[in-house]
Amino acid sequence: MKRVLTIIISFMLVVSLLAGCGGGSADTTKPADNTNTEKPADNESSAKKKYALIVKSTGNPFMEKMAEGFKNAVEEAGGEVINKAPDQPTAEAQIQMIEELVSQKVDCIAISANDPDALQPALQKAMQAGIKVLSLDSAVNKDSRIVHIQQADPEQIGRVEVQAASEMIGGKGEIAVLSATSQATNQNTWIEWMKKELEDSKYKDVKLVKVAYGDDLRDKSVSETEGLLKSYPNLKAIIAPTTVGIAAAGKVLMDKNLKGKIVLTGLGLPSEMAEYIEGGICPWMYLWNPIDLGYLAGCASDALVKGTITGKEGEKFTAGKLGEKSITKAADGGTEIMLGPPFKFDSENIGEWKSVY
Ligand code: RAM
Repeated sequence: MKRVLTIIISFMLVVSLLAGCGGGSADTTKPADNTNTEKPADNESSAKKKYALIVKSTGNPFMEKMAEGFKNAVEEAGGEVINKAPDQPTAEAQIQMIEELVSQKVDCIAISANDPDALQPALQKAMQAGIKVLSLDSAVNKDSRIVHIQQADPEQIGRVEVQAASEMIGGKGEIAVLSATSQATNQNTWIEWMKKELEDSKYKDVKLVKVAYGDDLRDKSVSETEGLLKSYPNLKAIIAPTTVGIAAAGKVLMDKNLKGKIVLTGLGLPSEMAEYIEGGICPWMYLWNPIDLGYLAGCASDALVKGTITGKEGEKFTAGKLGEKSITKAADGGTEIMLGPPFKFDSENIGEWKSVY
């Protein structure tokens, strides 16, 4: 009898331990409303808010890191993430995805836009349906969003890249820009600021000969770099304000043994650029933490969905591990939330960062 009782008690103990593991680790942030014990899985998933992230395109490691940060924040908040990435970095592909998400009745759409204006009808439709819409990394116009998540001050990003290129070539010579797509809001804004910086008389001997577009596609960025070298034999520097472009240009310059003849700078992922920084092709470059950028967007999405913020200038909220963040006025008249200043990567610090992102 004693043995039978021991077996029964042990069995009950195992059952209760298993139930605790599943329930506890599945969702510790959910309200303690577990009255429906018959279908716990369905009950939990239907209660979760849906946060969609649309990035510029597939195959871009920067976008993948951004998505990682977004997921971390949404999961910390107890939500569900829906990731969308078009094969090509076009507005048309993103519009189709927005329409699908509206039909799916998601709670929030965060988007890195392939065009500032073309998404407006689709995003307005989403907002009319009660979906919280925000842009991150590459903005949509102020009427197409509630708020924008800005990586760093666009003026500073643009100016600092020209200052870097000019310093690298001793203030004299031809320079070119290798950008992403011709419609990308973020790159186009940075290029505007580059041109403004170049108006200063200290750059009178620096000539911007061309802005080329590699569309954030590796092969196109390689062929555009080769085209620049061919068309401008006196080229002294390439500024690539895109992580895909700068890595492609680094490879071309390295393969063609152009170290010391043409310098490269811009915005790059340390993990992809370490070899070109250590090898002297790219003396230094800039970026911000893409994981933190996605994380900030995830926290802001959650704050919008839960009503902690409405996107108005002056509001504040706690963005998880990033601490308190404020909503400020953006240059386009809308509002934004800023991550922080750009960070400089050079041969001194690249070793520490190349394994981080
Ligand atoms: C590419 C994308 C992205 C940009 C970075 C710097 O990965 O174009 O939008 O912010 O570069």
